[in-house]
Amino acid sequence: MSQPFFDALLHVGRPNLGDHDLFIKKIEGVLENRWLTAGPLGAEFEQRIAEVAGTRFAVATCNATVGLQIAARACGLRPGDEIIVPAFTWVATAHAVDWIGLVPVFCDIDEETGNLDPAQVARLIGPRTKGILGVHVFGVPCDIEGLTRIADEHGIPLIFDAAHGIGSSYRGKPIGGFGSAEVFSFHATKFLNSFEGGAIVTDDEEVAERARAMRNFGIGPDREVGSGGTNGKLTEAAAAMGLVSLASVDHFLAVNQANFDAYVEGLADVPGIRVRPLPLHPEDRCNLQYVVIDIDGEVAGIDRETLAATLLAENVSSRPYFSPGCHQLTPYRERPEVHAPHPLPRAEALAQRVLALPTGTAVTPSDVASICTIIRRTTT
Ligand code: T4K
Repeated sequence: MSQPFFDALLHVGRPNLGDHDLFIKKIEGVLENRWLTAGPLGAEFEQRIAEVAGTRFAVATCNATVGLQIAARACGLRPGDEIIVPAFTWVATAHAVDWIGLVPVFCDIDEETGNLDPAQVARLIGPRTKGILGVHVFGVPCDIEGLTRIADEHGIPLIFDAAHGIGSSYRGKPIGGFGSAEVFSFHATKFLNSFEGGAIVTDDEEVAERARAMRNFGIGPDREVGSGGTNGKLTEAAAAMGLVSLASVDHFLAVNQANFDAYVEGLADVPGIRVRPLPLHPEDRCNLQYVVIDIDGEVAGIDRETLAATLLAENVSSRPYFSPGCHQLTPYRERPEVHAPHPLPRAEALAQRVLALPTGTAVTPSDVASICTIIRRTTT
């Protein structure tokens, strides 16, 4: 058997790491203070996240999944309410709301952006629809204007799963400040990580206050248990990591851009392969934390699974984010109430074509050039 091209496995989702010494210093401070969770670093992290998102409030959470649950409850959604979600997303979007008794109703997408198609959302609104949950998939902003119009028309909250969204912007304004609330993820594999973590960002003071209490068992500033709640607090170690990541965010963005450009250049003339994100609206920005190839198997002469296996043989890991569509996953496919009365052809088609490739600070443009050479060799 021949040697793989890379000596060690190149991962999708290798964490971006900030300054090592700064992190150790902050952890020493945490130990000295004996304040281990929801403490001063958490408060500082929240303030910095609100600045980046351009919002009045940020409520840090232990992860985005719990953050989405708290955001939905803080926006008034109750068990049994239907909430429209895209069929093309990570399963956490649907699980978060399903797990608290909401009914995720799967909606089709715009194949170019990969995000909720407002026209399809409008078709799905019914008497039980009490919210819309958009996802900025791969950091590409949703059609926020279109979704806001529908939510406003029907007087229902619009929440964004912005797990991929920090550092992206829509029409010049940072992702974070749209809808009733947006929720970031700071999972290890995300553009900006705090080991695990998340944040609910909003301009709505009442939503922020409710979310802050719900994150801490429903305990309000007066120590009264004023609402239901959960334990969604962020540890101080996670906040330390988050702050250290924030200090390097410009570097992470620059690396992502360089790697993305190298993929675009390296795969420019490969038939049947497009690099996502596709070109955006000129006033929008994407953090490029995911680079995903969109494979037209017939034109490329190779199917996604064979390409993934070929890459793996060369020590390049890849992930079919997000395949299959959420509505086709075991917990959802047999439940008629979560299925739109319309088919979901575009979500299903896109889910069959996508393959996420390594990027981030553990990957160099030269690695990317080699990955492109392997793909080129395999497809032509
Ligand atoms: N909404 C959306 C749209 C999301 O994409 C996500 C999460 C959420 C909501 C929920 O956010 P959180 O509750 O997680 O804050 C991963 C992540 O676990 C998940 O956070 C993420 N989306 C999803 C897209 O990807 P897996 O199962 O693919 O991850 P995993 O652990 O297999 O890691 C992927 C690769 O990263 C591996 O090749 C190894 C590498 N890796 C991973 C970790 C954890 C490392 O090199 N170091 C590490 O520490 O789901």
